[in-house]
Amino acid sequence: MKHPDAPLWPAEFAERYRAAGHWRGETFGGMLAERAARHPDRVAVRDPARGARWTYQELDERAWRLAAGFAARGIRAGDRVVVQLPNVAEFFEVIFALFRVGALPVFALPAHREAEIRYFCAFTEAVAYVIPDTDAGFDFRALASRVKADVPTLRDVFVVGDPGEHTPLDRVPRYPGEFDPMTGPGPSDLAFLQLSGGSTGVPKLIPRTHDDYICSLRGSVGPCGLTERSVYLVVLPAAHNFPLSSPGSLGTLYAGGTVVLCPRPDPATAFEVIERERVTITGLVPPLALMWTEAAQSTPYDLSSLQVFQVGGAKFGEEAARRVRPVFGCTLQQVFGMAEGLVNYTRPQDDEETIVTTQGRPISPDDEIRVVDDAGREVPPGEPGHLLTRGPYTIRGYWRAPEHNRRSFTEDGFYRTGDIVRRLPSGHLVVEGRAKDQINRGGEKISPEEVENVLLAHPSVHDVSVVAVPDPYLGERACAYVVLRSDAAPLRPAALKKFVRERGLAAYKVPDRVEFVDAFPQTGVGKVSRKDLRSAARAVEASPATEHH
Ligand code: OOB
Repeated sequence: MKHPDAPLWPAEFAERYRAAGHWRGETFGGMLAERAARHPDRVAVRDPARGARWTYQELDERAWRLAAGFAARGIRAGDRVVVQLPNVAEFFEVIFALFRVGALPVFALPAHREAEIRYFCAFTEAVAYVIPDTDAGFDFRALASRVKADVPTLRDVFVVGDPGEHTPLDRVPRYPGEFDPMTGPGPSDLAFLQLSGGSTGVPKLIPRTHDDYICSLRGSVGPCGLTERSVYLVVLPAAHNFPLSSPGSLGTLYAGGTVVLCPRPDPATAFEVIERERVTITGLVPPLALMWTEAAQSTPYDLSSLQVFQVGGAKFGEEAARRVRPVFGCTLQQVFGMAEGLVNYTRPQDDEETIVTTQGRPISPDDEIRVVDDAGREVPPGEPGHLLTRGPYTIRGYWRAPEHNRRSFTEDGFYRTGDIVRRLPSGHLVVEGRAKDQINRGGEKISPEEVENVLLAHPSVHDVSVVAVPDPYLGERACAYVVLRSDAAPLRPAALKKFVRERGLAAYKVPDRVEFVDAFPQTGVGKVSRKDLRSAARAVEASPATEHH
């Protein structure tokens, strides 16, 4: 398939995926309409913090009406709309309305700040930006005003809550009569742009189609044990690929279940919601899973409704994994996925050893897995190697990034995940490490280069290298090694951290530690040796005399 902005699947693959029933010609708009017709009165979305309880029929109607409103505001098929909402019911109204128009949501996270938002809006030439008024003490309206002043394509800012100088979402006129549902997108059209964690400069945009994403939802139903009675709690930010689709909110709606939104991920907040809403399944990153496991041992709340406790986004330690079943009385499900596509699940039927020691196996029989050495040759079974993958819901290229695509995909269309894995005879994968220059801070991905570029803009900084250091709680944290200019006055680490924040980068990208050095260790060819820096960072970490800032 040809698309001007992104390489999609070659025709012979598209035909194969259709023939095999992976792609069934569904769209998100059609899926919601079908479910609403089948079970109008069942609860689709529940937002207890804000008192919303929408049935399938209500969500469907809201999405139709808002689609008409967006269309009346001039939003057209193919237009990009940056959506940055926390876990609120309106998230679903907005994205299904955009799906119906055929406009592409660009899924920003609530943690993103001006640097990221400015980039998303400018790079995608977004026509609109959807925000909350405030979230976790941050006012998004002022940020939106500044970005709107600088990005000429950005015509509209829609606000959930008090709009300030912008347009309140609930005042977008709804003219159902003016919207022709027949003009909606087709199943092989792009549905949205998801974000990559990135290991180079700026986050890459991941183009997903209706057909391919719905394939991943359908494939999640079985492994996650979803039925119409499932109640999925969205704890992680709703727009992230894990809580969106593995099975996440969209997989739950696909199965006809109920999506419950958790406003904050702390155990006290979440446990109360689990008890009250009889939550059956939720997905967490490892640091949260550790925190919940601690808290669950002395909680007054009844968590017995939980059937599947998912952990993914970063490696979940085996010892922690072993505690899940005894503490929560339900199965752990390890989830090893990526916004680019491939998702692996342990299955509830797997034996406990497999569940606690592997990161699962792929969803689809047509997920092709190759584990190769540095030269691209397959390694013997069970040996670690680079994971390459291709399949019915794994992208063939990033959006408007031809250069990058040549590096990230093989000539025959396999995505180079950057992960080092072992494949067991059962097909289960064990994640052993990572070859990409990315920091996985408790599931939040940081591109060292993006942070380095910001630090290099500081007038006292001569050179900088950001590397991962191990952390017992987060798995990894970021440490910035900095060489100051010879004429620069001494700097405090805190000053550099503040500099990164003030440049408008998301807080999770601010280096946890800053170390000043005279020079970087080098590799044989004179490149900065990140490997040597990482071991230096480990040594510093281990020595009790070091002062951390
Ligand atoms: C999920 O998606 P992304 O796009 O934020 O990050 C993908 C990367 C993977 O390439 C891998 O490096 C790491 O995150 N990762 C894991 C993991 N799950 C993800 N590493 C070790 N063990 C795991 N269980 O993180 C994501 C998307 C959909 C479902 C689940 C996670």
